[in-house]
Amino acid sequence: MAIYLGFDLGTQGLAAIAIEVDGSRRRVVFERALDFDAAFPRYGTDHGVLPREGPLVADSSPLMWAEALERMMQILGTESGLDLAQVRAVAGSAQQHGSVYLNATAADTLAGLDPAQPLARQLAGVFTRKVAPIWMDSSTSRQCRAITQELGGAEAVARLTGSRAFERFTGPQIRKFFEHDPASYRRTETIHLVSSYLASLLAGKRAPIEPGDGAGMTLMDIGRKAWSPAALEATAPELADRLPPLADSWAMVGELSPYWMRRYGFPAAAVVAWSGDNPCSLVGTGLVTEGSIAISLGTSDTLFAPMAEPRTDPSLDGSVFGSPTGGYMGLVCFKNGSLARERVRDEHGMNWDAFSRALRGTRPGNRGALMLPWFEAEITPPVAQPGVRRYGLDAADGPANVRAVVEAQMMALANHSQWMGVRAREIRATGGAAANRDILQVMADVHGAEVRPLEVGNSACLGAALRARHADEWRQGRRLPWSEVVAGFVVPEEPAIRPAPDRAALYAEMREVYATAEAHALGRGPAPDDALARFRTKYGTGR
Ligand code: XUL
Repeated sequence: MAIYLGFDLGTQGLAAIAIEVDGSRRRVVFERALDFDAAFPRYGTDHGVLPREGPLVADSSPLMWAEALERMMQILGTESGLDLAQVRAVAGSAQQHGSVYLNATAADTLAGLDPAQPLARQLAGVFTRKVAPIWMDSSTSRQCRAITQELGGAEAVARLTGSRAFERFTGPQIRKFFEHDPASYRRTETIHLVSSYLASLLAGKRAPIEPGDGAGMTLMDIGRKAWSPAALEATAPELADRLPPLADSWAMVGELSPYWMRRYGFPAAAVVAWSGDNPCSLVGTGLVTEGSIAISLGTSDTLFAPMAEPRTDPSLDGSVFGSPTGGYMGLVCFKNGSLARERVRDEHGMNWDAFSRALRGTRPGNRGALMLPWFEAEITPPVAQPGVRRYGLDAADGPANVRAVVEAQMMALANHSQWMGVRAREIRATGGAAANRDILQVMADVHGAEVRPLEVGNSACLGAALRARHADEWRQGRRLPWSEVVAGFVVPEEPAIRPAPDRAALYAEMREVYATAEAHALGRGPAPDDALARFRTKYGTGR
């Protein structure tokens, strides 16, 4: 019997899953989640984000993440009831794009952690920047423009790196740090992604960056999965010296450092390179061959699909990342995910049950009432100034706003993923809101596809544990097919949520109206009034 651990450090908390594999017997033997705001109040985070310096700025605390990692290791070591001696390998998933800046003392500190002291206390002196900018930050438009210009335009950047330069991507964030605080940049020895930072804490040494997550930096040549000298040059001076190397997704970083063994009784289990939450989710939703898609409804809403070759989005709204299975994945990301749903819920004094009742009690198509749900600056499509737009929608009508936000999110997911060219008959649904079958019904209807939530809801965390197993087999010379790795763990819930056939035509038309409204709001097209009027004439009355 072997145990594999997977961690997932998300925007709002840290989760861990342990899986047990014994021949054909496979099961999840431990699952736990810690919420940053509730568990670590002294950092003063709100949904995992430090008090914001402006509407476009979003930072978190790398020290808080270390504290959370230690708390989870303590739970695993002292409360989980797991036979730790069986733990063979550990891997992780982390929110993408965020960066952590370490000084020259970090290497010695990590290598010599004192098992008698808490981790965070020992790390206090290793940062050149106390905060880590995270994926919700959109304050780097200027840096994106500069990098894009130096690399020969947005298409050229997308061809080279898999995506245009996005504000949240690490390269523009590094450039901003260098511009604002060159002295601290110069004192920075290593710039980690959240994923490689946490792997380093476990292994007690500098961990490599994995190409799935490395693709979200505007620094990696996507075709070669190697740092692009041109992109590094366009970002900040002597950046190559400050980045960890790139390594295969199944690379071993090392073993759990003596700190974890002595302090909590872990064995010398292998530490596998950590990846991003979306790449890990690709594994945890079982998307190991082309032609299938998953939608994750979390702090961000994302839609992703495996790809054999990197095909970039002609509209440049989507991204191509590496897949931890070795190929590539297409992704579209929306910032107005769960926090937008929560805003609508809270504005109308509802709980999630009432939110669900509102969905059940309103008509598909919302009688032609529409919302552009840009509570926050949006990534897809790029919206720099936050602002919700309502068309024929009374802001005081709770149920109609609930339907409007969910329909808008589902239509945006469907419309902006067309470039991937996948006509999936089935969508795997994951993330917190995938537990809500009323939301998933709207997903099924808008996409015209069956939707299957999975038994293990945190697919990023499960994906990390499965990656730990895959890498452990790999290092022993066994090349397990990914279909075999995920078998028995990625189990779709029954019954599937089926699209109602009579809603297909309605949503096909409504998606066009939505696209018209979106284009108009972005200053790219005519007002949607005529399109909305036609839609309402057809679908706006009756029950
Ligand atoms: C993906 C992205 C988000 C974060 C959130 O590009 O920005 O999905 O990974 O965890």
